[in-house]
Amino acid sequence: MSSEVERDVVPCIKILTLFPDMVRTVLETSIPGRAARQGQVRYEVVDIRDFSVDKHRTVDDTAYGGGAGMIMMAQPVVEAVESVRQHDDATVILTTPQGETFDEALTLELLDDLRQKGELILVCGHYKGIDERAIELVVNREVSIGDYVLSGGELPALVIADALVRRIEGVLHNEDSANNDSFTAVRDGGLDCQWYTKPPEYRGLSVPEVLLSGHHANIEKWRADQARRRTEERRPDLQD
Ligand code: 6GU
Repeated sequence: MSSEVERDVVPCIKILTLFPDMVRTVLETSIPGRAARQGQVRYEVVDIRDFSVDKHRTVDDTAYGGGAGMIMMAQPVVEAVESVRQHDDATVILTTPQGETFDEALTLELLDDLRQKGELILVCGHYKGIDERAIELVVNREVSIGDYVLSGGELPALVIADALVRRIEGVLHNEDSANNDSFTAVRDGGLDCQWYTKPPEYRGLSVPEVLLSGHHANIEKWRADQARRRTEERRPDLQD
């Protein structure tokens, strides 16, 4: 069935949220927007509220056992996932502070997933939580973007989408500028060096001489040394 294969050539990131306008706006902007316009990725943004079954479009309720805050109901979440999921084995991620921490390794893993399965589903968590049964039924991975609490899972889902899209081949104009970013293999998982552009002097501050020398081997050595030094100073935890 070549038409089915054809349909899956452009990988699709599907984001399920209570704030679809916020998510769409970001996905239309900058590199994620350009990637979609160039046909290198597709986005589907789904309003979880469309799957509510009552006339008030309710999607959350108080917690059993008491406690402050509303909990997202299982039913709208489960049915929203089922409505967009093309393959039963698609990876479905819930953004939640209780998840594993998002990093370069997870970026590459999810990128691989997106390539192989043609889709990646991101469910934006509710600030207080979602009914555990929805997680049990349709979620296979829980991801956090760091140790602080945000008002919702939308920004984390967009962070994950952005990190993935910029790594899809052909999305960045100069492939180099992705491959030598901080945290990548070329940087040995460490930080990037400092960069300068014109003019050669600004408010008494000069661009390091070596960068103006035109000596490419020396420039590359200087950059590698600076990157190593920054990683040592700022992020010793990233060193081998
Ligand atoms: Cl994934 N969700 C929320 N609500 N807060 C966060 C987060 C996720 N990651 C870091 N903080």
